[in-house]
Amino acid sequence: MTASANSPHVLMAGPYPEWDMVPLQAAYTLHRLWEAPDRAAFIAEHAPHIRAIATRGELGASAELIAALPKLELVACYGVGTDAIDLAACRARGIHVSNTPDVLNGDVADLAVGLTLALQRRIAGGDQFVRSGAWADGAPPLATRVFGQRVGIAGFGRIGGTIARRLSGFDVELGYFSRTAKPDSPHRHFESLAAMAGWCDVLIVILPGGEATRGIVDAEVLQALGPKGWLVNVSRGTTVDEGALLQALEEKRIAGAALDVFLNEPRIDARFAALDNVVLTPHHGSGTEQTRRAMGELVRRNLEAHFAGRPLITPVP
Ligand code: 8YV
Repeated sequence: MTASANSPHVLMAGPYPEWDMVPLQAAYTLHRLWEAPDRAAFIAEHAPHIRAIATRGELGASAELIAALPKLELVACYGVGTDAIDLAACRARGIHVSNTPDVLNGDVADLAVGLTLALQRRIAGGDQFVRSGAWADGAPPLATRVFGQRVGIAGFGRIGGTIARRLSGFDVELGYFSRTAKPDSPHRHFESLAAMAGWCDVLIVILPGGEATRGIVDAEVLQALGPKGWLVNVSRGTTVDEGALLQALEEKRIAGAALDVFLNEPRIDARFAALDNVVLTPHHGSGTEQTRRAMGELVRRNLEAHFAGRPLITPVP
């Protein structure tokens, strides 16, 4: 089914799963930016009609794209992180923004815990050891015990809180870094990320991306984490000074890192693949079918509410 001639025009920055594309196609006149051989010409051609952008967390909507769309009313984001959307440009023109909070908290937290276990218990390395036949020639290297450690969570919003709840079952001591202490949290609060990195064995980063946190995990934080310290990043590649991290990993100045996010995704720095003290996943914190279905549904409900003149379901302030 395709949309009627007077259905609202929506620019899609990248594809969604088929189960979202079908209903979107039925309700809107879609313009698929990723399929356009000449993006600028494509935008110029359709700009007079486009009233909404449907984007994804990592694709966002730049100031340049927003400026090119004079009729834009809404940027609907498939993802909770809006750091790649120029929110100031939206605000200046009264353009609404929606995202998909909460529905992905459990999945991102599960991946953070899974990555911690995979990294310290060498699960990916163990899999490789068995597959390659190396087991027949001797014992695998010993791993690091997970329980009994100190885990510091950088960013203690809804996902950070969920990670803490998950980890409470692992007999670890928990601390967190955030601007303000959470009075209802029993865990130790740190105002300084470097101080928490010096205290913990595992540093899990779930801070929002954007300018305020760019490179916040810097050489000083990595040094404080030290040669027995582990880094897990399920936030944005931008929160880590990647050059400093690669150097620290190559020189074994930290024990290892499990990373779901990078700069320049999906074409990440080739130096990561050469390391034996990392676990790497392809920005998949929310990547379960159940959560992706819930995210798509939320994007569609926001678009529907907007075009029906109702308040957004999950507006970004
Ligand atoms: C998605 C995300 O990977 O929620 C976010 O901020 O980065 C992720 O959930 C992404 O938006 C899917 O394309």
